[in-house]
Amino acid sequence: QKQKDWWRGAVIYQIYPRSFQDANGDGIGDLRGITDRLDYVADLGVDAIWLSPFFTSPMKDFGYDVSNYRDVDPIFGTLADFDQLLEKAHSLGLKVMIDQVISHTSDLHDWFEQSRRDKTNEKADWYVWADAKPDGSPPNNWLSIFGGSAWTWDPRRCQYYLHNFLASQPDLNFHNAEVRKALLSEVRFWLDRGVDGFRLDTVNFYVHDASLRDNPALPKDQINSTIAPAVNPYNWQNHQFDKSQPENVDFLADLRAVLDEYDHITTVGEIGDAQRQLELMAEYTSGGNKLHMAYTFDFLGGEFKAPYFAERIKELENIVTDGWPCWAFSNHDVVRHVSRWATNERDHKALARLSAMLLLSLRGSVCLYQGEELALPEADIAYEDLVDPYGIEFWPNFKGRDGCRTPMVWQKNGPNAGFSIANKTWLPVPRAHKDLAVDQQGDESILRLYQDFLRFRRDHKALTTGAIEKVSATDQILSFERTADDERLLCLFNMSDEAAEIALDMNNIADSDWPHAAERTDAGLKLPPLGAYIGVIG
Ligand code: TEU
Ligand code: CA
Repeated sequence: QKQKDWWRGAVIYQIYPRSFQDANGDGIGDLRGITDRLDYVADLGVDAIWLSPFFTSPMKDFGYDVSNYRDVDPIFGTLADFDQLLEKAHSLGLKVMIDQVISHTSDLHDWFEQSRRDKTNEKADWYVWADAKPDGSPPNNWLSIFGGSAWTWDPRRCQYYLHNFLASQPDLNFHNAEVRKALLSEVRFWLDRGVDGFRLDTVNFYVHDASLRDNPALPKDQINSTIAPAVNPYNWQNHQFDKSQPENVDFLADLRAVLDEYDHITTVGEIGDAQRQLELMAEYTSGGNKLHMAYTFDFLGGEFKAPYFAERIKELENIVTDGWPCWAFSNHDVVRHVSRWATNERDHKALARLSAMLLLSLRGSVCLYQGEELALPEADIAYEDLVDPYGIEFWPNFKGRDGCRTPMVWQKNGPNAGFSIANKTWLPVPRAHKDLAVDQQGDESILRLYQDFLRFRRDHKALTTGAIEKVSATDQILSFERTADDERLLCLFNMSDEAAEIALDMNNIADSDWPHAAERTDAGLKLPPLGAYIGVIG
């Protein structure tokens, strides 16, 4: 049972292959590099790794545009390199999850090259094709997240095709049963190779409205910029028809049936829907016959404020009653959280410490993003160095995602901080990161804190798989209890830059063995700025 449910409460370390470790000196990280660094990941004390895409790709979206699902891009190595990575990970007790980007392919995928040829070929209906309106304009008002219409004209076929992202990422047509079947067999390829699970890219984008109805405009007061930045017109629509359609769950159930033919497989779906993300999480992860877990953008954006966190957690607990969340504060798509949540007064290191403890105390599984365990801030990328097409499109109002994708820093004084011996790396190694390199992280470091807190978490069932109760907040302090069997932990987080006091009967609360700087007062407990406290109730 334990092995089967290993993913419940698991901590998953996300590796962005281009930026972890370059083994062959071309300035781009690769699979052999990752294998060389797996001991570090195992020492951190996580349960699994999630590898961002390493499949054959023209790299227009840095691998999230796959042209062959069954092979490794030569930049990253070979299938044999992947097998070695898997073997080493397993020998270290790490599970391996890989990204599956099946909502769309690259325009260089054979399927699309065939589909675009004419309206009658065998794969003519594998993508979403539609005629122009009489005036020649696109079939409807759907928008691409990366800018402009979601439709691009194909002169040869004389029709438009749909893409939620780049024009070079055509959207597969999930209304076609052959497409669904083909995708399941691509997934099976990796199951047969021995992976332990999948991170499913854009899992709510699979199915679109077959009658291609226009999306309604969003009332101004409902605009929520967690999925797309405020400057992006994508953000101003209610995405009622271009994604998140009810038939999506049918495919998820078919997928689950395949996964259940194998042992102990898990999935975490990425849900991007500013209007209905929690309803979708509930729908997709309930019943034990679809996804295992999912994440939303609640804490990948939002405010680092106790009331905001309390509201989001309570909302989730009310809506996702049967289902399993997976939390992350950072990933390869968003500004690194220590920078995103920093205010001028805020002590960077204290913020990194508090946010690590908070993230690892939430109910659910957790994704850590490479470098957050070093408290890396977002890198400043000059316009000349930009490579992310999303950033290039919306510069300077939105600077894109390169700032969180710069190379890992291993040694302060190594070439490119130990990442690569190349003269030039694909993104620069930020000078400001070098002081935070792994070899600079000593006893009082954030890296040590992650290691220690991960151990503490593993030792307390209440934190890994327990319930979350009594979620509340003052202006400054977020408070909740985590409970399992007869263990009851009180978790308090002062998310403000001032010391804060909370009224509490501390008589039946003992300090846990997690060190803290809180002070018992007559009325309750006083926490220093950005301080946390974990106590044992009863
Ligand atoms: O992201 C989907 C998604 O919603 C993001 O585009 C998000 O809105 C944005 O990055 C926030 O800044 C997934 C992948 O994680 C992303 O890297 C890919 O570019 C995208 O899908 C397309 O495959
Ligand atoms: Ca390389």
